[in-house]
Amino acid sequence: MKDYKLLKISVEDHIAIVRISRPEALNALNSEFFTEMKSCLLKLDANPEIRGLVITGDGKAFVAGADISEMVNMTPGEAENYSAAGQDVFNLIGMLKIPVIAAVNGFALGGGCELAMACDIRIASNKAKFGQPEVNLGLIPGFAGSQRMPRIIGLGNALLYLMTGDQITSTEALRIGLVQKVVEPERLMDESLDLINKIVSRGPSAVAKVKKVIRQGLEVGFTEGSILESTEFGSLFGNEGTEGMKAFLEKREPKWN
Ligand code: CO8
Repeated sequence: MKDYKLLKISVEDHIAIVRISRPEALNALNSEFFTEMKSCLLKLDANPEIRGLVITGDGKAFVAGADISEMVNMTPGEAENYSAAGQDVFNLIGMLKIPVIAAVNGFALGGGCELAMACDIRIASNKAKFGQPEVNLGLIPGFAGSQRMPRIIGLGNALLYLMTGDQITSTEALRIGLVQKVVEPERLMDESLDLINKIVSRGPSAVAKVKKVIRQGLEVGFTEGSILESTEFGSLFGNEGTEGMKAFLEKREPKWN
C-alpha cells in the first residue's frame, strides 16, 4: 500500500503498520488526517492479505490531540459536524474484522487518547503520557472519548481524568486498565508485533467474532449480547471451529482457511 501525506504505511508478514507522521505538530489530527485514515482503514479492510493492524506515531508523540489551530475558528455547527465525522472514522476501527493495536510511543492527549481507546488493545512505551486535557481549553472530548473512557477505566476514573484534564503516566494507565502493557521505548514495536502475530495465529474467524461479540455486546444488554454470542458460537461449527477441535483431537496443528 502507498503512503498518504500524513500516514506512512508498511506491511510486514500480513500485518499493516500505520504511522501517523506530522511530527512538527506532534501528529495533531486535522481534517486531512481523517480523510486519509478513513480511506486507509477501508483499503485495509478490503485486503484479505492483511490480518492485523498496528497504529503508532512518528517522533515524540503518538498524537497530541485534535489540531487546535484548525478548530479555533469553527462555528458551533462546524465543530459538531467535525466531531461526528471524526467519531465515524474512529468507529471504523472497532468494526474492522482484524485486530488493531495502538502502539503508544509518546503523548496520547485529547483526540490522541481517543484514537488509542478506539483501538482494540493498547501497548505503551514507558515514556507515553495519556490524558483528555480538553477542559483546560474549555472543551470536552469530541471523538467519543467521553463514551469510551468510562467503558475502559470505569466511571470514577473517567470522571476524574475528564474533569481535571490531568495527564496519566504509563504506570498509572496500566494500573487503571487504560493500557494492557508498558514496555521500554525501544521494545514498543517488537512487543506490539509479537502480540498481534500471536493473535493472528489463532483461528481468524474466532478472533474476528470475539471482537464482534465483545464490541456489539457492549452496545446492547446482557441478554441480547448473550444471544449474539450463541449465534456466532454456532456459526463456527462446520468450519473453523470444527477444524480447530479436530486438530486438537488428532494432535496436529489446525489448518485455518
Ligand atoms: N494542536 C495543534 N498544534 C499542536 C498540538 C495540538 N493539539 N499539540 C502540539 N502542537 C504543536 C505546538 O503548537 C508546537 O508547534 P510550534 O512548534 O509551531 O509552536 C509543536 O506542536 C510542538 O509542541 P510544543 O512546543 O508545545 O511541545 P512540548 O513538548 O513543549 O509540549 C505538549 C508537548 C504538552 C503535548 C503540548 O504540545 C500540548 O499541551 N499540546 C496540546 C495538548 C492538548 O491540549 N490536546 C487536546 C487538544 S483538544 C482535542 O483533542 C479535542 C478532541 C475532540 C475534537 C472534536 C472535534 C470538534
